[in-house]
Amino acid sequence: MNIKRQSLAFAIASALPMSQLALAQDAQRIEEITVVGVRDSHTVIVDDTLVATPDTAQLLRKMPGANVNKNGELTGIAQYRGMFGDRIRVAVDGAQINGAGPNAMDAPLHYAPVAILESLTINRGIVPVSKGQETLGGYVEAKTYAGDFGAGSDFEFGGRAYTGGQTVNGGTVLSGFFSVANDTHLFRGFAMQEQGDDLEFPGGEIRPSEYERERFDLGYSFQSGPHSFTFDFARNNTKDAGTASLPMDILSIDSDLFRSRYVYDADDRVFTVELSASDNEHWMTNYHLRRPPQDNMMGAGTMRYRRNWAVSENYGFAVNLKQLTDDGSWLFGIDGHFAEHRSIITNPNAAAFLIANFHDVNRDIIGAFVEREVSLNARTGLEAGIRVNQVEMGSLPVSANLNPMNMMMGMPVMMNNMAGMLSTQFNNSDLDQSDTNVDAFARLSYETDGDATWYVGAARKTRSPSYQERYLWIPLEATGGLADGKTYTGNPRLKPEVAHEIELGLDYENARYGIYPRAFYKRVNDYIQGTPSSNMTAVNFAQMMANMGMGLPNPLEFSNVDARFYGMDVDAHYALNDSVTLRAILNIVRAERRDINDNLYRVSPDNLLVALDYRGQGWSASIEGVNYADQNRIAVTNLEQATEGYSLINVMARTEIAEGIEVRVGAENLLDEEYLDHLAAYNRAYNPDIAGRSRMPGLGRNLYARVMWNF
Ligand SMILES: [Cu+2]
Repeated sequence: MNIKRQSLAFAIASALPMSQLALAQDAQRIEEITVVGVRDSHTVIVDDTLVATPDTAQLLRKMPGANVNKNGELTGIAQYRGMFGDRIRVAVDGAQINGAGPNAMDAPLHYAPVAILESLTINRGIVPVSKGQETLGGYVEAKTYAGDFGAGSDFEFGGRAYTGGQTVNGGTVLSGFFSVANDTHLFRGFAMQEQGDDLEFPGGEIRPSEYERERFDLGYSFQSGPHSFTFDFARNNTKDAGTASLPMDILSIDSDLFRSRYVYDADDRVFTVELSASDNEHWMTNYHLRRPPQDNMMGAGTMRYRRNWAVSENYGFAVNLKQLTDDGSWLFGIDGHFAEHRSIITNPNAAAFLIANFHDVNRDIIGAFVEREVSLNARTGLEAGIRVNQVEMGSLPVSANLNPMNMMMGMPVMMNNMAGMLSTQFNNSDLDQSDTNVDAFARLSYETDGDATWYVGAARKTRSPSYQERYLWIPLEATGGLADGKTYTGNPRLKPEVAHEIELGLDYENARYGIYPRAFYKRVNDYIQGTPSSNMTAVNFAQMMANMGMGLPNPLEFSNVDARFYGMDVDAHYALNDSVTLRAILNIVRAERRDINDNLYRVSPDNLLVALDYRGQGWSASIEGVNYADQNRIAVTNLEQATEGYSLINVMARTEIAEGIEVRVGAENLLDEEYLDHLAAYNRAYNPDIAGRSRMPGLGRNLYARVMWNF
């Protein structure tokens, strides 16, 4: 039997209307996977959907179970079923990119701008161990546009020009994709420039929220018989970009990204080798985009100027062999990811001031897995797998100079002494850590007589601590983008998180409608969470900083606690007639501590999206109601503030004005509703329109247009 996977993902029929159109166009590229008895319907693709933002992470708001923690216009952190950040494995064209920013200013989806995005896929529910090394919270995959091979041996020129604009911040994007290809060779190039001013909301502007970014890609693909090969290089240059939810703003992010893949695709086996690397350099400050620190009773504002230089390097590989059998397949793989981070904080007004925030910390993982997909009988399918990861982490000794003027007494001397005590404590602790983590999952599917498929799954997933959670030695807000306003210290001796999860699901669909509910329960032992610091030096240090007007007192320290997550998400559509479809996405998640009575921080409010999609002759349109409930289940530990519910209306339309030229227009928040975005944290920059440390507002009405010309 020859069962071949045509593509990585199967898009369920209830995906967005625009993605349906795109899917119809891309029918050859995206096909349903049918391994006998196993229907892989836990994935949704949004292919090039109609969203005005430059940030791909915003697309997650349109997917079941998913959302985005927004810290800036180019700084969206993926959330899935109440977990976010490093708990979610994000792959960009297969590569894992650990950004340079210790506060995740360049979260992974920063490296897949909307203008070059082809698709964004989430795995619904339990993630197969083959998808990535650490998939405790979920799996998101962004694919960038790569062009198509030609039909014959003659080279043909093709491409896509893409431009757009929006009113909420005067944002524009201009990009071009070009390819020269025949049936064997495909050369491609891409260039993009995008920028925006500060965002408007009904009560004023979010400052700073401007951004500017450039991106250049060059790539080559080869295919011949069973062999295919790709090689891609991308350069990302992010310039000024405000992140008002964080203590600093982006001055630059300069990244070189490389990836390559070889596939040998024979009749009964597929052999894949992937390599990736990235080199990311980042500068941020607290004075160049926002109002700089002001003089106060405690001294000159210039002494509180901070700039931060941070770099990361990533190297990754994956080698997989898929062996097809009569009843399914075996998949064997080994993979590695090696990341190194460095971060140094200085003050431009005091040359000797220095905090070696992260000193050559490394986080290296080597993993191996076996996965099996099998048809147990004509109706029942089983997917199961096991993975072992060996994690090695380490840090060089750290130091700081907080007394740059060499004063003999006073605050700088005391602070410098405390920093010295903290660095000595840190340097004397067990900096080298290794964890052996075992993941496993199993998932049964059962097709009934009718139109239904039932799923039941269970998994054990692990995650070793992030480098911030282990190696943040001095109370700072460098927390991977938590943006709760608290300062934190890490703990090298933290244990890995271990999650046990069960999931129940149903896909029911017929010609008229489809409904795809999932219910889940995830119990996490050793969940890593900030708890009140017990280190008196850290507590005193933070208090002294707070007295100077820098940060809050009472720092947290990353600790192993116990937590649980549960809830459900439902994706559904109903065809009212040939041209009108009603669709809905419902998300409910609860995230709680088990060791004390508290909720977890920054968890998506319950929300319901209801839309009507119309498909006419040569055009289509949608009207969408987005409804968020109050979020009163807040994390007291993180001083979290509740938010009230809100409803927004979005409209959009799309038509082809000439052969290959598509125009899309739309309005987000059509009624200019004033609301607070629970997942956008708090304002941290001086702004006459938004009080400091108060909830960040949602955006005002945004009219946008986009033109795409395929040639
Ligand atoms: Cu940064």
